[in-house]
Amino acid sequence: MTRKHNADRTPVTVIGLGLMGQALAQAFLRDGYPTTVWNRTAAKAEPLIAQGATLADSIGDAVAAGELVIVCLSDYDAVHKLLDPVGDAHDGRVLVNLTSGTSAQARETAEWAARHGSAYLDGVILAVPPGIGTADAIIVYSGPRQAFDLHEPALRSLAAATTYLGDDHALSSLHDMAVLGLMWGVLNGFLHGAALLGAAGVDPAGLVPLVRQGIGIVTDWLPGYAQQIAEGTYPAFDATIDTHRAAMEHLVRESESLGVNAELPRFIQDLADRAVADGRGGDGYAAMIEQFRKPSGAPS
Ligand code: FVH
Repeated sequence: MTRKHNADRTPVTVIGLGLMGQALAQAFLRDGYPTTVWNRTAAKAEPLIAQGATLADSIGDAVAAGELVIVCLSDYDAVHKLLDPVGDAHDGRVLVNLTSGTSAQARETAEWAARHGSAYLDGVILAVPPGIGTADAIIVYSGPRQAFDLHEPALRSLAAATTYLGDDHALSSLHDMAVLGLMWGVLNGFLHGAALLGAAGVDPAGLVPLVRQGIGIVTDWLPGYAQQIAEGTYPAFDATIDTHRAAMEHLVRESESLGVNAELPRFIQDLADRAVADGRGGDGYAAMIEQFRKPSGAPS
């Protein structure tokens, strides 16, 4: 269905029409933004053209068509390969890069954009494509506040939670890395637990409601942890690292006796051992931050 553009909406461009880029373009079209698209494989633009998008003939035309230019590609190498040759077309535009990468790549791309006269926001999508444009999407941005404020209404079409983190372009990637680490921590913990139950002949589906409740409870601990980290003192209000460490040993033994991979709980126990060796056994669990602050392989 072709959607009607709204004359008072900022013209936007979406470069990169993979799974995520298509979802981004669709969200703009749904909200009536005049939307120009470009993709290396042009056929991926067809469903969007049917919804009212304009396919640019070249990457230069695509950049020129939007006041807000969104880029969402596999990696930063692809971003530079595409945009470096048309750098001057960026002048006066706001370029928003939603491609995943490191904070160093974000800073380096910001310097590159500044040389070409475009305001640059580095953004990170904490959502999957079907979540784009819904309450389930979080997108964070960093870079000049003025550029974010100018285009915040359009960016809100992409995610209900549209969050500005600050001037430093590195902030989005840094938060992305932290959240990804958390996600894999939770998922690997769940999968290890499911393997454990499965090996004992118990249906792992029963774990789901417990995990859901447990994640909620642990999440409620985090403001207190953040405060202890900020203050640098870790009083044990609930359980000491010594107590946690003993339970970790049970998990290692249970995994071994059921023939399940015990590397993950052994690694966690190893970190706790090092905290104990540093004299932190009587502290609360937030004191484990000291272990994560050290470079890998550093002695206690
Ligand atoms: N999909 C997701 O759930 C995640 C959620 C969190 C953030 N990511 C990041 O978004 C970027 C794009 O991810 P994607 O899922 O859209 O990825 P693909 O479907 O594989 O599409 C990749 C697009 O990049 C184009 N591309 C790649 N290399 C080049 C190149 N050298 N020159 C030009 N374009 C290039 C590719 O074009 P084509 O193959 O269709 O011709 C796609 O448009 C990514 O950073 C995620 O980490 C998504």
